[in-house]
Amino acid sequence: MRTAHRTCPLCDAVCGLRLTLDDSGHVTSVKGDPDDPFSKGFICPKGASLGHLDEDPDRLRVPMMRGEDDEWHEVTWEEAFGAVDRGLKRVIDTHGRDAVALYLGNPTFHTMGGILYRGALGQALGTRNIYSASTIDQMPKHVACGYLFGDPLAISVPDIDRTDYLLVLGANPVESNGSLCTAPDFPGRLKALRRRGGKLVVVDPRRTRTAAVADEHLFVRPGTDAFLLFGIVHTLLAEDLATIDLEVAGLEELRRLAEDFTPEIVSPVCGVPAERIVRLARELAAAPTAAVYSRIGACTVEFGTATQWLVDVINILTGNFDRPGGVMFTRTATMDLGRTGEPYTTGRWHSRVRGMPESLGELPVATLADEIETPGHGQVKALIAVAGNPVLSAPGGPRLDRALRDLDFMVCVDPYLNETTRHANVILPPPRILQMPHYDFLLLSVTVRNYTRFSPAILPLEPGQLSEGEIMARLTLIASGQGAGADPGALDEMMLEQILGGATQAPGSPFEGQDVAELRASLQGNSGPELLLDVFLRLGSHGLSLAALLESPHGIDLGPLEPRLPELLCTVSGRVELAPPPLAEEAARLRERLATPAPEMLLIGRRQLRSNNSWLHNVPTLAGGSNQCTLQVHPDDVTRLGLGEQAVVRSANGELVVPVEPTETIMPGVVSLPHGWGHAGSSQRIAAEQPGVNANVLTDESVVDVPSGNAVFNGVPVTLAPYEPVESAGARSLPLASAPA
Ligand SMILES: Nc1nc2c(c(=O)[nH]1)N[C@H]1C(S)=C(S)[C@@H](COP(=O)(O)OP(=O)(O)OC[C@H]3O[C@@H](n4cnc5c(=O)[nH]c(N)nc54)[C@H](O)[C@@H]3O)O[C@H]1N2
Ligand SMILES: Nc1nc2c(c(=O)[nH]1)N[C@H]1C(S)=C(S)[C@@H](COP(=O)(O)OP(=O)(O)OC[C@H]3O[C@@H](n4cnc5c(=O)[nH]c(N)nc54)[C@H](O)[C@@H]3O)O[C@H]1N2
Ligand code: SF4
Ligand SMILES: [Mo]
Repeated sequence: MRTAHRTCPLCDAVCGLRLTLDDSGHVTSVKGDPDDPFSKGFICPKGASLGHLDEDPDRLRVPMMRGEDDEWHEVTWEEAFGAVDRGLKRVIDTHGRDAVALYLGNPTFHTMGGILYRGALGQALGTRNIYSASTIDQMPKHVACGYLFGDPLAISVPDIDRTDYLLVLGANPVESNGSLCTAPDFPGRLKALRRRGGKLVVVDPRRTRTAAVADEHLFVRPGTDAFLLFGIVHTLLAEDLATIDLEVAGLEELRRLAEDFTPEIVSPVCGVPAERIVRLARELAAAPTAAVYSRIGACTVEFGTATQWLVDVINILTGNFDRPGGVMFTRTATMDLGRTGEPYTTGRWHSRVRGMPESLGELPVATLADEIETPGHGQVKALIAVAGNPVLSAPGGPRLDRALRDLDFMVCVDPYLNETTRHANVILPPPRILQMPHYDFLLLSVTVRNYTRFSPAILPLEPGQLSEGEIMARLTLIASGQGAGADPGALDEMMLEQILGGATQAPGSPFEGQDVAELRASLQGNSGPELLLDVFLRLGSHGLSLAALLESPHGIDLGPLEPRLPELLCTVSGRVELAPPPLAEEAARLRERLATPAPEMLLIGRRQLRSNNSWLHNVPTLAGGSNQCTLQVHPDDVTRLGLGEQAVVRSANGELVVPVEPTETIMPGVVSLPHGWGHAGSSQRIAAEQPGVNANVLTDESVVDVPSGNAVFNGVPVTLAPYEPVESAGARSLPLASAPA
């Protein structure tokens, strides 16, 4: 028996875990790590199941190739990379580099191999067709921050441990544990806020578990938060409640834009009473400190960018931006990664078919199927998918499912044969979770306290097995034309030399004027990713190194957040831009929408505590119970529509038969279906037993948040009808709980 410690990689909360393993490396227990200064022993059911997930017998252990007969065969790494080299080369030689698309799924933000090599892989491919889970998630936030502060990565987090007032819109951190706001034991922190006399208000079309622990919950009509927030902005300005303590530009323009959005005008649109909107504004202004926090439900909507913009506008107008108890920026242990210091621009290129603008070097996932299906120069013919399951997670998933079948070549880096990877020619599996070192580059940049923790691999790689970093490096070398046999270590050395070279030249850098070779020799780490981490830590402002992190296996508390906007601000004007032209355009679109009647029934999503997007349904300890793919419907709607145990849901894009779960917790006129389901026929045996349906049959890839191109998952117009089984006369035949072909 031995004990090992590591950060949980399953959601954004970065909880420390304490594992016990027997001599064969089998995990016998997983508990929260009580010595972690940030998570302090907190753990959720997912973290507690890490051992089962890690030892899932359905996990792929060796590379797989799909033969002419569509049967899967285990192959050696050499055979697999040989096939990838030939497959990509054929497409590039015939159709050019833009014919290869890259899709980077959500776990590429969590794994070291994903985050450290995704840029290099994209660059080596030289394609404009780069897609990631960002445009089915938080791209509206990046775009809004890009315009407001010049830096699309300048994402502030609510200072939840010190605030007096927290307004949460479209987030359910009691179940999701937070997102773009890393706070282990989010539920405990919310309870502590109330215990110290603070107030928590939740705006959500569903009375969620977060709403249940709040002082107040307000139903909002899906997709209309921007109207509600504009009503708050209007009130703050009209009642002279704004107390701005930053250098801002565009205040008069903002005042002009907000003029039409009086609480009385926006109230019938968003469903929140006008007097409540006024009171929200007054409470936010009067609280000693306050923070507005919003996530998926206020991001993956038609006016996602406008909503994210107005969230920060309110934080700024109430004097709560970059200030303790308000919203603040994390100072990471590593140097600020990905920050260019150049003012944000978008649309440096556009997608071929729908002309959608690039943002942060990528195109919207909502147009990937168009790019695969539409003939012409630049048509996507091959796909590299890393840690993604877009057939279940992208809007209009079934269309993508069909499109992937038509590709000339597809390679996936993924531990599972699933709804997406089944279309690949080659699947390259990363090692088990316990065989991976772990450092959360991204999530540690949005922590509610400055904090860091590195987890070395707990189990060694088996002979001949490749790390995820090596897989990514070899794909990169293939993409750059160096062939299947090139040494992945060479790429690491190139990246290290580039970074060290830059740092020795950069004025004020801790490495300024030093010798690159000497610095390289001084680096520590067992692999490319660890060496890179050592560099980034040593270039960070906390004066740490990999060695220092290894000496503190439970993590290091680096203190409360401190103001740092001036370091990050990089707009052309040098001020915070309250009303930049692209956002003023959104305000104009919102104004037009005021007159449009609301659809009768709107679909929203739902996250489940014992699940994570599409890929935890195969873990026996997480299956069943509350983890069900049901459509939540208000009892009044159930009665009005005469629904039975099942219902047919239809949208502009598709239809599904789903089990109905009547519940008073949902707003009348709104229905909720969780995403990530739809595992019928999957080779993941436990997932296939309770397959559920793919919510993205109903979502519509043709509707996006315009500035960001982000997908719209919440506020999708649908109709509901009773499901009449085949037996009853004249009824249409739909297979139970599945999508009609
Ligand atoms: N247990 C679990 N945890 C997870 C995940 C998971 O799948 N399961 N996924 C992880 C990922 S990838 C992410 S991005 C985060 C997301 O973290 P959250 O954003 O907290 O996740 P959700 O639970 O989807 O919360 C969105 C909320 O928005 C509400 N909503 C829907 N439409 C609207 C609207 O128009 N307006 C408002 N105001 N609210 C609306 C929904 O009812 C829901 O309660 O969670 C992460 N953590
Ligand atoms: N309708 C609807 N759709 C949604 C959402 C919604 O709220 N509603 N939420 C959206 C959001 S926020 C997100 S983030 C996306 C997620 O979209 P995706 O990232 O496309 O989907 P996931 O289900 O997270 O798939 C993760 C994949 O990574 C694999 N994987 C797991 N661990 C590793 C690893 O260590 N290495 C590698 N290489 N692979 C690994 C899994 O097997 C799985 O195939 O879904 C979006 N889709
Ligand atoms: S909250 Fe997230 S990080 Fe913490 S144990 Fe659960 S899944 Fe892991
Ligand atoms: Mo996400």
